[in-house]
Amino acid sequence: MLKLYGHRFSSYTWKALIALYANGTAFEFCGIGEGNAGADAFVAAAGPSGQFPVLADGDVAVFEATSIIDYLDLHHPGPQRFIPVDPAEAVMIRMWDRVFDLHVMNVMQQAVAQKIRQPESLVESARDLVRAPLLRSYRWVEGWLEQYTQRSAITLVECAAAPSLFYADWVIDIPEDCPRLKAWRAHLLALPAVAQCVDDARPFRHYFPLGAPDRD
Ligand SMILES: N[C@@H](CCC(=O)N[C@@H](CS)C(=O)NCC(=O)O)C(=O)O
Repeated sequence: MLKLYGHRFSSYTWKALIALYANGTAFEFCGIGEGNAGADAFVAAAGPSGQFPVLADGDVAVFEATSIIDYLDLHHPGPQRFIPVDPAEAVMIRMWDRVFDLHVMNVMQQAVAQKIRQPESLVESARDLVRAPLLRSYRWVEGWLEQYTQRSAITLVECAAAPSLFYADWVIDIPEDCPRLKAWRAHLLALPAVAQCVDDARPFRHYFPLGAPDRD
């Protein structure tokens, strides 16, 4: 049985969970930071950052959410193919996955990290730190969505985009001049695999250092 180590509120854990849920892949969820010292130690030792998620398949430990999805596509395939077979298409899907990790998710996480580092600081100053780069990313994605046509499927891109846009919009609202992006975020959150992540994370919303808005 596959095991996924992570946390229900963690954006990168969602990324891997969405792929597992989308294909109905059987797995056991092992929560981190919930008093399971074995799980915490396993994650701490699995990769150089000690971060989660980590997928365990027998003796094989796979870290980095993108690599987990790559691994699932290869070793535990299901009806949804996350990375296209066509190598040229696969290059583009992997590039867009990088956009959501590096230019949305990780930027959003800088605001969260700032508030954790300095709990006394104003939420607004954490937002100020990431406002310009997030708005720049939003506007790029808004233009890209005009030509992105995979919308009925769940690929690596949807797995990356759903959690990153979910949380980024909590930090800096997607502006009115990005209507396609607003609609795509709503579409992603309505996908059953994503909706399950959103619902499973509800009990942990009070963890969000900038304060979770009363929506979604
Ligand atoms: N590049 C990693 C990032 C993973 C990551 O940032 N995980 C966060 C949770 S969303 C984490 O482990 N935070 C705890 C820590 O950094 O100790 C991936 O794609 O899996």
